[in-house]
Amino acid sequence: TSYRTVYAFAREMHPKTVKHDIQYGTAGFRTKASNLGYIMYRMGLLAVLRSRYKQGIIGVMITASHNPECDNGVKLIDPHGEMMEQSWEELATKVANVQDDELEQTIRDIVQDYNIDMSIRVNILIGKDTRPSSPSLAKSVIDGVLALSGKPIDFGIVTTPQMHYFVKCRNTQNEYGVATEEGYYTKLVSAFKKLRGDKYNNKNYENRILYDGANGVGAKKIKYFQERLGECLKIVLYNDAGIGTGKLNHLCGADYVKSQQLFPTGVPSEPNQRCASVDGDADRIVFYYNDENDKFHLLDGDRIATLVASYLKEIVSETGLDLNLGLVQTAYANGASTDYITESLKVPVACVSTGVKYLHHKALEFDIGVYFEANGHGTVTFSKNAKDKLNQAAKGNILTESQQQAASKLLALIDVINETVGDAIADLLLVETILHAKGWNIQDWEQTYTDLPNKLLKVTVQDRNVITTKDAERQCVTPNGLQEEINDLVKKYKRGRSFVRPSGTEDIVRVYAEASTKEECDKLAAQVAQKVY
Ligand code: 16G
Ligand code: ZN
Repeated sequence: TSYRTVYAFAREMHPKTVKHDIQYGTAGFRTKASNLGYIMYRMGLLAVLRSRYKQGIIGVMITASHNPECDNGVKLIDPHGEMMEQSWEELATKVANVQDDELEQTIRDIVQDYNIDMSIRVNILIGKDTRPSSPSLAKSVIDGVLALSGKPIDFGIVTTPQMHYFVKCRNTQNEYGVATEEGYYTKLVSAFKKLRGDKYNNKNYENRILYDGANGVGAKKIKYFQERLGECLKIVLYNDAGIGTGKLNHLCGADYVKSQQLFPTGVPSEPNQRCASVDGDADRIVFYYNDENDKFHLLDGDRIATLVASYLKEIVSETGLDLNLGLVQTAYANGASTDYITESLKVPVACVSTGVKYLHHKALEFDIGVYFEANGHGTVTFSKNAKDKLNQAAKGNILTESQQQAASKLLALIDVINETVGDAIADLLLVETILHAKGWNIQDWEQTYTDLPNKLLKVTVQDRNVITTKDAERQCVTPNGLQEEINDLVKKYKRGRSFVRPSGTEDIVRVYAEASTKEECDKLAAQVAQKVY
């Protein structure tokens, strides 16, 4: 193979421009777009190695999600459509940071260490969001793929979850779905329509939703759904500014709405009207509305998780099948949601560290694993055992007719879900399906439990890594004594809870607090932040 090309391309077209090291973090590499050319090239190289090593198709997604328009980033997708395995994140960091003249040897070392057969022909799928920097960065990835004689396949502008879907389809000979945009729309929309039937509205549920596309790829792609859904679900699109207008994620989108707890700009405020916002690569979604007094109400990832888990529990019991259902959250989940799930829904809850890969991994331990981060990223996974049992039940005569129908319904529901990763649009269709089935408006959904007031603060410190945690980030291990101080503060507040953790994406420490009133929770957060300085 063409190791020589690796260095030649690097030197001539993609020289390393940044001196300091950059790290493959929770969401891949992410920084100013102008610093990413050589990183993209090198990730093209790495994708080919990974692909030959796994003997499967690898995806490369170019996006910086909810970050400002001038940023960009890249993450690799493994053959099952999941995020690249953690052990290779270190390799990614290494490949990204060596000097140009060390690159060839670094690649050779990986080939040797992992015993990679460099004669295997591999395909690398490449996708990108709407950022103006994305096309040229995609070209750099392609150069990397070509330098090691891989075959790049460019999917153009797509959402992150579409990319995960394509990779999974391609690696499973289209068993999961057809690996094209059309295949993706057809799979989701036909399952959705099947579940909705010809009664578009039901009791308090009305089939109209205002949709904030964050001026990104989520706005572009929702149009394909609007066309196909027609009157069945009326999605009214806002925030669809053109590429390069600088408006991506600006004062709108899921991250803005969730972190600012504010109604986005660009969406009209209609009292009690259900609205949803997606983020810049459409892998996160939150719901919200303004009431008749113009008060803002947010229904975040915890709300979606509880809605989905409660509905799945219902259907599973209707099938009479023995399938274990579990829910996965992080420390950021509102305490009231955790109580509601355990006490009212009686669904077991697991808590894991922040980051989609941890949630996803844990969810796979259940027959049906629901996971959501409070920020709106999440999905549901189904084990092979669950699918086999359901398929049997739906066609066999072992069950009663109603049980059989429930099994068919659950199978259709699986098809509106993107099991590979959180998918804002698939999650939207799932939530709409459940609200429709229950005959609920957004207020009915909100009334299931009351969120505890909560507060998130950022603290800038010299070195965020002096803080280490255990127990899914709920307890500090170092610095010595900090956890005891937090415990002493928390004790003073009714329903108090607080934790601190170093961010995986910014050079800061995050402080989370909740308590029974807003005043108390703000006070607790401020006091804990004081201890961190
Ligand atoms: C990344 C994660 C997200 C997590 C966030 C936390 C993925 C795809 N994304 O964006 O799940 O909530 O990091 O950021 O894993 P933080 O470590 O800065 O709090
Ligand atoms: Zn995102």
